Amino acid sequence: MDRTLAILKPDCVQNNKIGHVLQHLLDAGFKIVGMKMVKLTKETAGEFYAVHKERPFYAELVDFMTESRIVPIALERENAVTELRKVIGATDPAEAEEGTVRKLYAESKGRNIIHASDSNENAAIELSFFFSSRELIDNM
Ligand code: IDP
Ligand code: MG
Repeated sequence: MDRTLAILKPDCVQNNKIGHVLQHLLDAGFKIVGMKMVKLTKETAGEFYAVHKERPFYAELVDFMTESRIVPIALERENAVTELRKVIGATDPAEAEEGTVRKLYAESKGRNIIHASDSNENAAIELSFFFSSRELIDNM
């Protein structure tokens, strides 16, 4: 079993889609092994997305991610990273496949409902950004 990080972004929380997206992830075979609601500061959002610092959309991304609370979720299943990327669809909902979370619920390339780690290495880094190892102890 592998783990990955999903984040339900501010648009998901604002538009009351938390329940819909969570059910979609559960139906896709993911087990929720950690979940919380947090509000990022500009500093913490900037740190989380530091890899995109030089990109033209960085400031917009940091502003968006700090608009309201978000829901980081630690997810577990076989091939979790690859499978979650498939389930959420392309970054731009206009290019996402039918039935994916972003196709169903996202409004634009920037406001795209959900984040998912893009490699096992980044999943480990990103999970530790929001969850302590004690919070993710396997107790089931
Ligand atoms: P990903 O979330 O599908 O992995 P990334 O390329 O890693 O996509 O970009 C991180 C986030 O930055 C995206 O999910 C989206 O919210 C935002 N973003 C990416 N490209 C653009 C853009 O061209 N305009 C505005 N926001 C963007
Ligand atoms: Mg990414």
